[in-house]
Amino acid sequence: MSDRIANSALRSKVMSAAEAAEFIAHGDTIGMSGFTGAAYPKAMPTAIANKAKEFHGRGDQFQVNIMTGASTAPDCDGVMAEADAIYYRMPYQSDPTMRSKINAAEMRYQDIHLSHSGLQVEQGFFGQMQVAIVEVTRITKEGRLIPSSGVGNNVDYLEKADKIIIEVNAWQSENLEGMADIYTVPHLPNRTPIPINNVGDRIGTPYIEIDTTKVVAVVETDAPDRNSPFKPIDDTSKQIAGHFLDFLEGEVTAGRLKYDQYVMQSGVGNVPNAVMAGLLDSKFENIQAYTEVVQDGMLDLIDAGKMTVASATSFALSPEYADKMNEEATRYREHLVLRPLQISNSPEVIRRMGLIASNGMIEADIYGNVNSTHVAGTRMMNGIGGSGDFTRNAFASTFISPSIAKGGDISAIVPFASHIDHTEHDAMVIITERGYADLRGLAPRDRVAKMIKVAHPDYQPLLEEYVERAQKSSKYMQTPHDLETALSFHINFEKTGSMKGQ
Ligand code: 0RQ
Repeated sequence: MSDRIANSALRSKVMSAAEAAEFIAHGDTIGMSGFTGAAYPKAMPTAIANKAKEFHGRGDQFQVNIMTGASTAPDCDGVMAEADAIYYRMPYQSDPTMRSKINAAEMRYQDIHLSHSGLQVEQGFFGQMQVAIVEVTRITKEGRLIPSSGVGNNVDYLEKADKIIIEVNAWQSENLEGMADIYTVPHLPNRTPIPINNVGDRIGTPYIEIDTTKVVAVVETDAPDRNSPFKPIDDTSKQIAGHFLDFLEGEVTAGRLKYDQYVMQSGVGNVPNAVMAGLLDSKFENIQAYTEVVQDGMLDLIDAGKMTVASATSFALSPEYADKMNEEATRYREHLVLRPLQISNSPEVIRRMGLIASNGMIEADIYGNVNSTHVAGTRMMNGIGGSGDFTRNAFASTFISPSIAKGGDISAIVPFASHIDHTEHDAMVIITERGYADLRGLAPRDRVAKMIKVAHPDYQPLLEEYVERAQKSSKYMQTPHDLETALSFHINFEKTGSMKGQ
């Protein structure tokens, strides 16, 4: 292991996680590595949780503010939330324990666009950052950090924090070295264009340069990234994926896309994996991804020679594919670039790439407003993640979802979205297992029939009734609503357990 810490000054800082936790005080703001279950610190979160429990046990206060790249894992967000160690958290999370604490007002959560998160820390919106805790695969002789399976906001946090704690994880392949491309956007007012013209362009260094005098501790670990297997691809996901591929074919027919020009952005989950499985047998070649995370399906596309290059900020791989990556990182790094979040999610570069965005949703309304984050307008699910960064700036923005949830008690197509993350101005195509609603070029009233077509048949009559009522009761016809019953589906669900109201 000591081979992985080639800098002698930093080697002298090796200690246990419990010892390193002594550098963390109540009220500290901590910037942590970690993105969709990859590259999060494996030992320090438990040490922080233990410290919190010890303090709480003797009646003392101990809570910290935690900022990451995105979601982490039960042994990071989970343990700290369970120990009530967190006062405030941003930007994206998906841990069940943390979600319960957020919804019970037992911690504060701010759901920020990922492209804004590091930027706002850099610009001082959150005050000083006391500690950065970052996992790496190796420290070079010069004290430079070689990122592990993700970059996220690490560069911003390492620069901003007063103290740095580094975790060196021997589980991560040393052959990841060369995959990261670290480039820092100049601070305002000296912004210059980010010089990425092609998905795979490398514009920075494969390491993160830090002020080594800020390092107070180095902790050695040997633990895997989040170890949760993916759900198998089900029939509904296959149908949605089929409609997404039909949409792509339609773009080719319309002359807006060529078979060798598809640049994808893809959220994580069952449907995106089904889409990628479908692409394996499609006419699309030279597929590229300018996206946030590298997923199993992308490795399959690379192996099949269908995908040439993917740019992301981290991995989001199943345990099986994470092992495959560790064994074959040398081969994969020819096709993968891991960038800081401010670059992977940069609106400027996304717009330049002309990519097609595809993200999950909780619900969409009859005019095309999309809710990605709040069940029934109030219960926080995960957060907006990078979906806003990509949706607003893509060439075409799609949302994918089964038309119903919870055995049919919930419709994903509703009269009025109970919370709006992506407005009708941004969302362009809504896809369910029933088909796709292409809303481009249509006034709001003309979108309604397309949206009802992709709703589940059980809900189509209820939606039609609502539209009739809205058109009768509304004084203004650009976006007619009957305000008294606009949220009737959600109210029905609250009262009866089904949006159908029986
Ligand atoms: O619940 O887990 O209890 O079964 O939500 O739903 O259908 O499996 O879909 O995993 O793609 O999640 C919006 C949450 C969808 C996700 C969301 C319930 C459903 C199920 C999961 P169970 P599915 P997904 C940028 C992309 C925001 C961030 C983003 C998300 C669970 O896609 O977090 O886009 N998006 N990032 O039953 C109540 C509804 C529901 C509902 C679904 N209307 N009401 N529950 N569910 N619809 C790139 C990256 O960040 C990587």
